[in-house]
Amino acid sequence: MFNFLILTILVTISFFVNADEIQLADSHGPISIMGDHMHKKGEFMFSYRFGKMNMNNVANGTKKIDTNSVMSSPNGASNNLGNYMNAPISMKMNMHMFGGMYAPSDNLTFMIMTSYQEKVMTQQRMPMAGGSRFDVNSSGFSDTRISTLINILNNDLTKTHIGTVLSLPTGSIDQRDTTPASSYTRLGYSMQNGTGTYDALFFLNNINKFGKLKIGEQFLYKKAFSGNNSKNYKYGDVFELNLWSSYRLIDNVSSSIRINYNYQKKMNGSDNEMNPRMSPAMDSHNKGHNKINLGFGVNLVNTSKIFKNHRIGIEGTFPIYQNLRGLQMQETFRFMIGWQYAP
Ligand SMILES: [Cu+2]
Repeated sequence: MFNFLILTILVTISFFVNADEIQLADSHGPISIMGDHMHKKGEFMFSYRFGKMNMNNVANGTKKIDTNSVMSSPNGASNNLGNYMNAPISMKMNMHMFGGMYAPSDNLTFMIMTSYQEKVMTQQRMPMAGGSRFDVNSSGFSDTRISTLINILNNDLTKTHIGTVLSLPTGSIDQRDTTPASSYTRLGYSMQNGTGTYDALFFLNNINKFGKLKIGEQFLYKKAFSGNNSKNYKYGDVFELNLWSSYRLIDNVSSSIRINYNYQKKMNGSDNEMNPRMSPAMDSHNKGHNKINLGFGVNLVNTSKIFKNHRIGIEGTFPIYQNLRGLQMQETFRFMIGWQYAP
């Protein structure tokens, strides 16, 4: 009992002594959101995130369709006459994301981020070709993002900043693998590692604090500004809205719920080496979407001496609405776990 009392007093004292240094779990947003926080002058941060994304079932718009209907759908190349030779069945992606942040002043934070992706797509051949399934794989580094975060407002109740991001086309758009068509086929758009274009992103991030409860919003706009890439296409503009709320259960632990809206315009141009008759995945008409996702997350920060200020964030994201342009695979879930460390 006495020991417990001493311990309580010591912990309480150490809490007050370090009061201005203690990192709180909810001072970072849900782990899937990038650029959610800024740093104080002189601080730097390292992060590693592991993400998973699975896709299953092809839909036309909002309606799921079976494999035979996929193959009897008109492809983008042939004025509604020709069909697809293969139908996507599933796709899985693993992502390793590496990030660094540095704040030269309280009002300015720089961020750099890139990722290494591993993807596999399973497709089924048309009945005339035997109806068997085959996999294609791709891997490599994706595009690299360099961000500048500028503080707009920072007080006890409100934190607002804007971000400008330059995305460099460091990811390959010439990933190839063996398919029934050839042993060296350029893979479909979503199997490529990058966009091939220089992209600009702008975002506004706002957080309001109500004690242990926080409400955050991030509006993001992305545009490929360099014109078509070397393979003669560019992705459509993206508009994304994240709305989240977190609750700090104790100093070290917070939980979050997030609504994500993601809109992507249609693709401009097409890769001439991708034959749209082969698969919906190689047809540039099948790009663009309206999606709403729901995310549930937990943030943990370690405040004890050993591994002090190391953070772990976990989030699972589930689609609640998907309206896809043309024939595309539906997302089934996303998962992200991340480690962040700011000494
Ligand atoms: Cu950071």
